[in-house]
Amino acid sequence: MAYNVGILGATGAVGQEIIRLLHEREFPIAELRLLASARSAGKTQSFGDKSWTIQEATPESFAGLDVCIFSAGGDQSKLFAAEAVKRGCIVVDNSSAFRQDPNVPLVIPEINPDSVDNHQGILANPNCSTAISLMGLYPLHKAFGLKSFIASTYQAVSGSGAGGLIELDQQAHAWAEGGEMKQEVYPHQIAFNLIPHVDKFLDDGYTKEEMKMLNEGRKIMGIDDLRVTCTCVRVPVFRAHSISISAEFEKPVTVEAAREAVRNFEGAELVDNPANAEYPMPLNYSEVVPCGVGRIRKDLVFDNGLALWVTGDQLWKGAALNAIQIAELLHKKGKLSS
Ligand code: 2RA
Repeated sequence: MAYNVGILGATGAVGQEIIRLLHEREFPIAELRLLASARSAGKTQSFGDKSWTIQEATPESFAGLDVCIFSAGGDQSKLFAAEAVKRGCIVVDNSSAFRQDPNVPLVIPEINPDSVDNHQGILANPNCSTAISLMGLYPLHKAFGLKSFIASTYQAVSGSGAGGLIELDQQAHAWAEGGEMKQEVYPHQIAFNLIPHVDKFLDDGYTKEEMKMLNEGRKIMGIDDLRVTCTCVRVPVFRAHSISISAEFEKPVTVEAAREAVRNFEGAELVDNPANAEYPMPLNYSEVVPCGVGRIRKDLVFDNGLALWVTGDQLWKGAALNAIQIAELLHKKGKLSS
């Protein structure tokens, strides 16, 4: 069986990775329809020896599609998701528009695959820094029962889309060559700097990105009383996010049992050999499917606590890959109709 697949936001950094991964993972495609704003309509997009003309997204664009991956931001998702569902198209949405809607499953296939069983046409893909963190935390939750965690993120510029990648590249060149640094995406220079500010600030001093770690973590892992404090930081790294985590558990922990839990968890890879300077790093986890987990040690603040470090490709597990894995899961369960 092959499906009619759409991508809304096909020209963005995530859209490009969706096209690539659909082909590399041999998703069964009958028709691939690339949708974007009027500005990009008519442009040609190619991958390998195939090419497509980008169409302007309108409500009618979704007719005849079995599934469409939305990656054009929350406003476009709100504008088109119901229109797509009305036309029989399942929506896998990358934006935050529906993540907290109780009728919309928020899915990481390795963690809550059964949540897709009761979808009502829309399924949500989690935020990138949350998804990558949970690839390290969830196996530990299964082993010891997660109560709370404190996280600091190190988020690559790919999380800001193509504009973030261009800005870091331009500023690094300007620094090396003595040119003028352009600053359009971030409120401060990102090259050779750290910006403790990802997404908008809320009244309590946290950012929206930081609260996603709590709210999405609770929903995906099904821990209603989970407590989280998070600080999100943009770093001058091109494309993989990393997260430093101190977590507190219900049951006593050991480092060996924690390593074993991570080793046995699909989607994570244990890289934890400090004696040989082996731990996950963004350069080793760009364009890699599993997330790397390492630096596992007893936390010195919490009782039953562990400290750990997780790295994963923001454009893949944090966006395009997880969305495609949701579509693959629907296909495997016979829930994508054609
Ligand atoms: C980031 N939250 O800024 C974004 C990507 N989803 O990294």
